[in-house]
Amino acid sequence: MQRVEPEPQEFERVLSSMCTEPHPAARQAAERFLATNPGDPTTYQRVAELEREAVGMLGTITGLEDPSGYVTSGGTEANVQAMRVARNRADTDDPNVVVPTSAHFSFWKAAELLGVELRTAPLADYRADTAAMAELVDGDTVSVVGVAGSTEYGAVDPIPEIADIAHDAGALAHVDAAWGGFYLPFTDDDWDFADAPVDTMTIDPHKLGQAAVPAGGLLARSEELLAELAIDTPYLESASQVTLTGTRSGAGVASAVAAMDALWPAGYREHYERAMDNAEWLADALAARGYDVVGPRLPLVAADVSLSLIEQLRDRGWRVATTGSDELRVVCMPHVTRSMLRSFVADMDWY
Ligand code: 0PR
Repeated sequence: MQRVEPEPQEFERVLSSMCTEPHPAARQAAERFLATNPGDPTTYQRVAELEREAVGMLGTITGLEDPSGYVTSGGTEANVQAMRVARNRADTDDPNVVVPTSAHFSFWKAAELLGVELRTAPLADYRADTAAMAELVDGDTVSVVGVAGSTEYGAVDPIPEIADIAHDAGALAHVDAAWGGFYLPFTDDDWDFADAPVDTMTIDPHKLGQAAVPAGGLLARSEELLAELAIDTPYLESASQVTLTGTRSGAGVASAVAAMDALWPAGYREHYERAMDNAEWLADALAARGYDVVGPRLPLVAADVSLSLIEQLRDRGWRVATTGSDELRVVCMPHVTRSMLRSFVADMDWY
């Protein structure tokens, strides 16, 4: 029987995703390196070299001169592994991690997997309330987490204060910049390894970095921190492995390098500026129609559009998601153009 080739969805009505069209060079590199496995770096040496390049470039973007880390399957793996570093190095039988309530749900996965108690601190104006965080920290705290570009609102936590709270308690400071990391270098925010004594960071090339999926990033300030993850690999040429997955696709690694080569820094700056213009345009358009709008801090806009209107927009093909408080949430990824937003707002007006 003749089968019709399946086609992936178009991006032309995708407004709430944190994925985007990969950069053409990233797409090509992903295809070339599909059949390589950086999980076996002595057999697949070229992709292993590329992974070191990827980590070096991520270090440049995040203000870390001699970074350790690897290309993960995504932000979830990077966050889980950062929590594992923190738990493994600590000397406690009852570890806890302090996160703001804005933390991505991957931290709940990490807590369950690692047997770590998750303590959540409230927000003040969409950012972590550091006084509340300091109260939750105790002698069993292994990590204090700040979010640099929150999933729901694009908010950036006070990272230097969070790092101080962590270190005062003898814990590690982790920053989740999975989404925001490729645009924050062009803002005034203090968020990276140069701005604060951050220990580990999540920054994902497969989000705003415009690499192909799967390409997340885990960075650590030192090799010793990463070594907390090492598991012996007796029958491989290499002696140990720090990754969570075993076999993994070289496509993500190669495409991350290709995207960063093509776009850092001028391309990302240009995309950041265009995305912010679009987000501000949308925020103004929604405010002019009487909605309460949050943002944009980074190019992400939330607004109290009714769930019934959101349903109608979905029926017209718009892929839109809501925040935990049921607000409409639009993420101005690189594929989101002004004309897409104009026709989205026109559809809102039609109802
Ligand atoms: N940290 C932050 C701040 C995130 O926003 C996300 C994902 C993660 C960690 C986890 O990253 P991975 O999904 O790569 O493991 N944020 C998006 C979200 O949960 C992920 C997403 C992407 C959702 C594309 C939908 C979509 O179409 O909303």
